[in-house]
Amino acid sequence: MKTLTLTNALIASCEKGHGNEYGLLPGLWAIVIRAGKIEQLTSMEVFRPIAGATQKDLAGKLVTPGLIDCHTHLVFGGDRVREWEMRLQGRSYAEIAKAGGGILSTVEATRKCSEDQLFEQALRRLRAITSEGVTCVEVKSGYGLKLDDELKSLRVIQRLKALRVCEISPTLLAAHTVPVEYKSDPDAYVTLVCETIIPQVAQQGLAEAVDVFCEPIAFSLAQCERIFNSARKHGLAIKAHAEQLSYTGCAKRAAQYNAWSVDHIEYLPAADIEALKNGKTVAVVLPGAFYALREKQAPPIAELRQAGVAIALATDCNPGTSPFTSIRMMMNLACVLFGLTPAEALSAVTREAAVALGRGDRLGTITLGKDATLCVWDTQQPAAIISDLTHTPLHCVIIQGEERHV
Ligand code: DI6
Ligand code: FE
Repeated sequence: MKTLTLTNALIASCEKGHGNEYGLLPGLWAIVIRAGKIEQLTSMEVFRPIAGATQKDLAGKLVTPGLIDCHTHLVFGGDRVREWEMRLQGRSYAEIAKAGGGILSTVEATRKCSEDQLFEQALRRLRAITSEGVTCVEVKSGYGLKLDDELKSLRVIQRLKALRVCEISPTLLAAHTVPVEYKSDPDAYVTLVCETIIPQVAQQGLAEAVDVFCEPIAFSLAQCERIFNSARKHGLAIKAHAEQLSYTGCAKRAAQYNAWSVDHIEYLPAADIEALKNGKTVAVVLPGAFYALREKQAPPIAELRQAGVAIALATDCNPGTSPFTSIRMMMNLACVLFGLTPAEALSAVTREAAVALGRGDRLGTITLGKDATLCVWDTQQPAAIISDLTHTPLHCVIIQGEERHV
């Protein structure tokens, strides 16, 4: 395996407790990459070229860990443009959902699409996401809501993964909402999810995690717990859309199950933050949905920060509440609307997002022994990645030691 050396790199390692923001290392560095891993970090003052290695001079460019989008719903058919117009006229998301619009209208459109059609559309969205330096993306099913259609969406995700444009973490979100066929008996649908869909998906190796939407317009806490138990039994990680539109207690319960993450959490009360301090569950904030729904209650960032809970952030790319593919826009919104510092926003899409996908040991920071999955930026200021949305100052992306042009 050949060795690649990046020289004259300005490194924002995003390591925690580095004593300065962004984990910026003083001076310029050489990054020696072998077998896709970071083998050496050497100050340019003492660096000597390695015989036989390919050398790439970065001339002082900024290097960060590859960005990670840890919450997306890329696989869907149709659009929700009409619903957006209705919301602008004052109808609420929950009202539209109760009237059969919302998630259910996308389920109808998704069921009608062939696997190839879904793949084409999802790939377009994936390319938009990766164009900003995202090197790992979580992708959920959740618009099929029956065995065959959930499997179809998960196969689309496997096809995206096989392209190796970036790393993909597939999630089963069969518990996104109650499908029309089960409107009169939601518990029977939960039984189908627990006893048929989760076992099949686990057996076919189509997902790493199981997600739920815990909300009066979707599933109750008791129903979500049944799903957590089934996920656990079948060896899949747990995550939850929790406390987005109202308080249900799901974030606390999911943390007790050592969930990878609890996402949205606008309505997470101070008393429940204690449960997140187990250190295993990441709080994922999704400012795109907050912005698009014109929500008023922001997630409790100051309290989470004070409690030392890891905060990640993601696009939540979906047709209804966050029709966006820009991780940089999300970082910007999180700073402006939620009060994250730019350094917190960057670690939220690197170090903490890696933990939220069970990849904290391998991705998310520039650390010896971790994957050499990196972004090289045409700037010396990390905040420039976030502050200016007019163009992406990305020079190139390196995934496990292999350069990808953008
Ligand atoms: N919460 C969300 O923000 C998305 N899913 C969820 O559970 C919305 C999905 C949609 O409206 O299609
Ligand atoms: Fe979501």
